[in-house]
Amino acid sequence: TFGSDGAKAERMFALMDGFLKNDSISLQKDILRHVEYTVARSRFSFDDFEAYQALAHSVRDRLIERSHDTQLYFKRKDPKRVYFLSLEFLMGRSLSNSVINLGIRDQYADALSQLGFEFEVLAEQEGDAALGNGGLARLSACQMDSMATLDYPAWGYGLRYEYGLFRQVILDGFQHEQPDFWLNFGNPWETERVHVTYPVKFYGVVEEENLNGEKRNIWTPGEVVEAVAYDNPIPGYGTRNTITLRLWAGKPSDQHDMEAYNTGDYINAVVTRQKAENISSVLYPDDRSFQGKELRLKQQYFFVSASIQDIIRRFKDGHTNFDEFPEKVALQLNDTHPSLAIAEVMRVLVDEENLGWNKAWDIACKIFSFTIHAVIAEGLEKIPVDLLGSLLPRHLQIIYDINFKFVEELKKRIGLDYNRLSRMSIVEEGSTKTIRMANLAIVCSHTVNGVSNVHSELLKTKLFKDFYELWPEKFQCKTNGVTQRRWIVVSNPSLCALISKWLGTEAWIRDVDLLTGLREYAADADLQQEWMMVKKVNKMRLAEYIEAMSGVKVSLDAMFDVQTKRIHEYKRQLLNILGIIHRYDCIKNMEKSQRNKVVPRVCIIGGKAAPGYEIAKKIIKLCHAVAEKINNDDDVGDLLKLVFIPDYNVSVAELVIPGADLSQHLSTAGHEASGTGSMKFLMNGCLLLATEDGSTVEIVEEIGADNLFLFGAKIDEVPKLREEGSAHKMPLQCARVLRMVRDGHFGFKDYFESLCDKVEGNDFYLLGSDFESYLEAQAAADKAFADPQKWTQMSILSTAGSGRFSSDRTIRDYAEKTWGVEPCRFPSDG
Ligand code: NBX
Repeated sequence: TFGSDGAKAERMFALMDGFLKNDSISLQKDILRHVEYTVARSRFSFDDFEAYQALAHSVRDRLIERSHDTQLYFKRKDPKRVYFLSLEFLMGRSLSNSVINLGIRDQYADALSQLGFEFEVLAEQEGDAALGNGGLARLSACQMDSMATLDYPAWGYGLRYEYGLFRQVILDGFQHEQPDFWLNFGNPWETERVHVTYPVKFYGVVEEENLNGEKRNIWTPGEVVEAVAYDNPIPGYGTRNTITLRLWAGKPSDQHDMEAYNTGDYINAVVTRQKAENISSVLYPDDRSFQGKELRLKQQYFFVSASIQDIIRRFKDGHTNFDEFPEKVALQLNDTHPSLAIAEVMRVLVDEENLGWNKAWDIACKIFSFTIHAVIAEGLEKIPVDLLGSLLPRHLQIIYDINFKFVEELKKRIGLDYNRLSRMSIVEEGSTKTIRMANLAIVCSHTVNGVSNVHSELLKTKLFKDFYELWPEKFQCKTNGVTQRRWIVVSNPSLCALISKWLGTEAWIRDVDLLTGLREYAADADLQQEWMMVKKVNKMRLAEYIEAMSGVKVSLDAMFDVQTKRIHEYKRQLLNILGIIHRYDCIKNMEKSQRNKVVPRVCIIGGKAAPGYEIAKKIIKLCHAVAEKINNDDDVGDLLKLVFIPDYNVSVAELVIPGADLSQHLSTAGHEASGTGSMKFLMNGCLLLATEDGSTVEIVEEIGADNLFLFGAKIDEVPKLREEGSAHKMPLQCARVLRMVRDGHFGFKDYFESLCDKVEGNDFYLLGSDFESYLEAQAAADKAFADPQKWTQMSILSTAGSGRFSSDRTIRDYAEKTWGVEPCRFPSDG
């Protein structure tokens, strides 16, 4: 089945088989070999971390072999490929996920126990790869897993930041940021490809030259930086296919250095070399709005330019005619961050391949598709023209040309409606002239999508109404999903085993719709019993972690109530905290004899605030101040605890989510594009307390409103409530808890004043108007929890209804309706 020389290939495979066997003895030898020769420790004496490193390297060998096979197979079949461009990927740990997807977890666990090690303990040695902020970045990681599993010929492209998302350290209840130098002890998963490097140009001048009567634009750069590829294998589950996430790092370019040396300025030449590496040094930790920072723009262009060069090189290896390009290449823009790719493709096709503008534009319009994750216009990227013009002079010209042609065309379609023309223009005039990256992406992409039904509707009726009216056929919805491999199989092995037992198959791990089969057993007393046991085990793990992190002992009988996500005003962690104060106040004011009716709660909050986001940081401090008071009040004891989990990241999420009874998703309606945390909790049989926003609207459609706790204003009620503003009376309970905060009940009264002012002032996020409804939903959750059978049934039905929220469904949808790519499966059984 392989290569032009089939016999040779067969011999090679026989040999390879000999190298990498997966029986226990072979695995043990492999691990010891890596201890001795890779980690360079004696095979008779090594610690847990060294054992982890050796283990990781032995897994990596298997991944490398499969990715070679996959790439060779793709090359031979030459299918249309999809390239997923994203500035952020939140991969988390790789070890457990890899051995599970390779189907050799049990073999490794056995081999390690023979060597005197425990798989779980070694897995804990691994640090997270946190090359992203939040939802968008974790979504990219989930989607990579699905693309590999579903055998799509896909590549991920991004940036290899040396510092990932900052580590959150809490001191006296305040957030401090510390650098995440995740590469300190090496990264066993990546492979540096010293032969895969491309020059990336910056600054300089563009000159028009006349070449045999034809005008050509020649860009002479002022700086050249070399991009070096680092490949990270992404194994599919139940398939041999292993695709690649290629991340670029900045390295000094010899080309540039030679000039510097020639001028004799040796010291400056060395300093310049050093500067090149800055490009990929650090991830921007703000997931809110665009700041016109040059380094950020450099990062965007750097990874886009290297990726496009790589994609074109691969295309040319086997093709000579660019007419075929759209039949072989689909480029997915993950938000606007990579949208300079449009100008870059045009530059390469026009200036370097000499295709002529019209042909180049025709090609560009056939290959790009664009996903938007933002909800509000303020979140959209606008690049100051001055900045772009100095860093990328040729690209600015190209964007002006695209805009000129677009506006001319538009005038023909809609006439001289100047307001609309200026709204739709890619160039925004004003005190600082800017480029609207979303408009550029929409104009060039054949498909534009939102990430949930409500979000996609919002794009059509609000954010991009003008564009929707012009090109209704471009707009699609791709409801987000998460991978059940990471979020059930890896993170919740007990639940995984239970589901497989009751369904009588593991097939749901590749075909998640089979989970609906659990519905018929939702009321079965045996399943319920086992289901509760699984939850108990996971709560125990979480309780141990909580005690280790915060010193707080929590009762396993309490409801574990979790809100973990980035801290944002619109996500309303403040509403949660005010609700907790209210609960505390009620308990304190209750007759002692009544207290046995209270459902005990452990409230868990976790998440990072962007370093410059003052209000979010105050919310974290308030959480700690309230926790301090409640947790030290013996009078309340186990009836209420509040813990903040520091440094929430993917691996912490893997521990927290399976142990949650209830999870909260409190965004002000219309503000959360999707929300993917809710899907992970849902899969793990956790009940949701949520507003009707983003993904929860669709979750309700799947599991029914009876199986979760909904509250709050609906999307279309929000504008009116805001208009009513202060005329809307603050409910008494809300006013009372705010008074407690203002009066210094939890200390730091001056510091929290601005938080209280926001709620009692214009209350943009509607905490006041949603407060009563929130308390009612909380009361309903308490009532349900007091009835374990009912609760467990709802929990089973949550997992059973979570199939639609698998990234497998999302990716299949993109592949079929957006990218036009088909599975290309290496011919073997996994
Ligand atoms: O994307 C998030 C949305 O807020 C979620 O509702 C959605 O579920 C998720 C996946 O579609 N957006 C997000 O995470 N944005 C960022 O992380 C971000 C990062 C950098 C930046 C702007 C936004 N400049």
